[in-house]
Amino acid sequence: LPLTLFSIWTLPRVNNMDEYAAFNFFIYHPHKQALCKSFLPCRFNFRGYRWVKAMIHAINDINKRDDILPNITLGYQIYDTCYTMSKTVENSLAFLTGQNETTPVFRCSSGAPLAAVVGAGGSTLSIASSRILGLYYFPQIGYASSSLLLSDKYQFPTYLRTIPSDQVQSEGMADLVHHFGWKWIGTIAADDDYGKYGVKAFKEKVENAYTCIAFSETIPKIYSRAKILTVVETVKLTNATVIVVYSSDIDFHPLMEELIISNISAKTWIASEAWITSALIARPEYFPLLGGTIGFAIKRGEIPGLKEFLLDLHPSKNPDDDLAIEFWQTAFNCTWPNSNVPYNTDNRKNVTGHENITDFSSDQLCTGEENLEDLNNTYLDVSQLRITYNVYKAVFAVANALELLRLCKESGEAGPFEPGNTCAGIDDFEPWQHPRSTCNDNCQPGYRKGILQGKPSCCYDCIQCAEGQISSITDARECTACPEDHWSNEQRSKCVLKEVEFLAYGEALGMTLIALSIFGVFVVLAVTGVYIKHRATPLVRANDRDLSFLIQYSLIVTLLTSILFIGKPEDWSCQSRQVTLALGFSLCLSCVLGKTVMLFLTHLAKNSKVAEKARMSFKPIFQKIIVLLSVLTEVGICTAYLILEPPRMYKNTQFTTLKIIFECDEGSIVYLCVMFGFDVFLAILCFLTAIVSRKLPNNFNEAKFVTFGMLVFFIVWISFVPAYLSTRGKFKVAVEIFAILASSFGLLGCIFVPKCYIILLKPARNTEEIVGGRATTNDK
Ligand code: TCR
Repeated sequence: LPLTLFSIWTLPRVNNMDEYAAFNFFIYHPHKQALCKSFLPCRFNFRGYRWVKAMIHAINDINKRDDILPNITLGYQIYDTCYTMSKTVENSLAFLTGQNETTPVFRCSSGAPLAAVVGAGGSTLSIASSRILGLYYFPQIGYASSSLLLSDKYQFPTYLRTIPSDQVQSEGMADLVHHFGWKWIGTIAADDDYGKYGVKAFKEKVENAYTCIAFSETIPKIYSRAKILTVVETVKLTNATVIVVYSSDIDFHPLMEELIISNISAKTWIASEAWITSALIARPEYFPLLGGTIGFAIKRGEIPGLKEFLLDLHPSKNPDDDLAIEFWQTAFNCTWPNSNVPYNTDNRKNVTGHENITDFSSDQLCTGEENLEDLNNTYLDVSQLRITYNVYKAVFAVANALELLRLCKESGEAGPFEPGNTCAGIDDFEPWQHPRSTCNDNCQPGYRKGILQGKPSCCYDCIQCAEGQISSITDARECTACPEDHWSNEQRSKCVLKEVEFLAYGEALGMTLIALSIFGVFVVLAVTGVYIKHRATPLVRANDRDLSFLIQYSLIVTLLTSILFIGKPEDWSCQSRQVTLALGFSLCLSCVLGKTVMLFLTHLAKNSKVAEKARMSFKPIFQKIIVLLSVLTEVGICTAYLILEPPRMYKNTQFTTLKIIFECDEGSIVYLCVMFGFDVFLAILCFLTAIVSRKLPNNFNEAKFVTFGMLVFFIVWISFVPAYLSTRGKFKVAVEIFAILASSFGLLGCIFVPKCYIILLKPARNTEEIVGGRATTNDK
């Protein structure tokens, strides 16, 4: 076997655990070959790592030297204790098994699976066993270990108990002391986790401005007369008359003996539950000292059929039952024939040193005829079942847990698990799967594990994934971001397609707008029809019939453009919509301008001969040239816009994370402004030329109506700007369509409706005479 050097470092407890995270170094020397295993620490600790390095360095030095351990190579294994007790124990086991696995055989046993441990008795023992059992989440149910320490689920994750914690008892004792007004109290504690922590809790509760502790003594765990005598001395000398003793009867007994010898009396003892009901202490010879002792006892209970069961005991029933033989030998002071079980010696007497014990074995052989019922000892006393009853309850707790396992239904309607968790089988389960024991609940999908500072990795926080991120498994380490077009669902467990927003053809708003634009087109066509039918009449022929038709045509274009704004935006529709609109308006407005320029010149011609001349030389063809030039200019601007910085379809995810808004990115705002600015420029020219000549009596008030039309146009587009800027998503588009429709209808209504009215309803007014003047008869 290899020589093993084994050292565990313990370090002073300091607040900054980080600084002191300790490593265990296990050093051994398999010949020649050095085996290195390193489990890096939970949080990297540089100082600790330096210590590790120092160890490796020392080992290397030793391996190089010939004067120490020649021909032997030392190796090492490094385990990270994470500064926790559980890791240290686990690592020690791992080291001892020689594997990195520390799985004990209970997992692999082919027989009946181990279910739970009931015990141990005293707190210190339970703590020791629980440190190991807890590593494997093995359930443990204590019936007598009442130390406060065992309530710590972090240190003892699978320890449960049927006895209350001493916290309650210590509080009760303190209340008692306060109740009687005792001010000067002595305490004696057994030197174990029961005594020390019990007294500690008592002191914390009892001490105040009026109540003080006179002395605090401990009873040694391993018998030492000298130490006991110092306690006796303290009790003798103190003027405190009330003394609290937190100890088991077994530990207190030697002190008791010495106190009796010292003849101490006139003290009031406050007993902890472990000795107040003990037959070992409640003996007549102790009454002078202990008479009047007060203590707390736990609830007692009845166990049906226990007495009969206790009586049903005989060593001959099972020759292998060593405990039964030992019981019989001790109870009847005889030696059971043909057995290896030694005669029991009473160590308690031995340790006090008052009885000289050399050999206790009895010469007398047991006959087997001894009668249990004659026995007058605590074994058969079932009148005060307290701790006994706790044992009974502990077993039932395990059985009930197993029963729940048996009844477990996957749906979660029965059994110990949360809905959705799988059930463990009654004959195939992990020990932890039944009283349920994890440091915390698993993180559901939609959550991720979050580190809890200073806690082991089994304990973690569950943090909900951020919006747009998901986790689809339980106990996910991290959340993953959803792809671009996706977003997390409400539970953050799945990525779902984002809702898409645009003004669709199918929806009410879209359909209404389309209906309005088609209606507008029909109205325009009707006007065209009327114009064609009455094309020879003076009114239609006045001020260039072709321009009127062009205006009607351009209005159809602008009305229909609004349909390009509806539906899912694509690159082509984004590019065509603004350009068509701008071109439509430029055609419409330039035609109107062609007309108003003529009216304007006529207006001027009334007052000056020069203007009259200019008016005469302004041929109708010039009107069409104005139109052509304007439209060509607009085409030029549009082409530059489309080539240099055209609008594009754009998925807007910034405005809201839950939706993708499909919209058009207008590309160059400058070009857009220039393009529409040109339209506005034309509109202003129309307006100015029309308003000046609005009083012109002839021409069926054309100038007046154009003025109205332009006013409507301006009002619509001026109010459009703030409305457009303050809306988002599909409503932004709807606002623009409204403006297009309103301005188109405005022009239609102001320019053509009055004329149609005259053509259709007042044909009498549709005469040359009224038209009058050469200015309006340019078609002739
Ligand atoms: N808790 C003690 C042990 C103990 C005990 C007892 C032992 C208690 N009550 C009765 C024997 C008899 C209470 C401990 O160590 O936690």
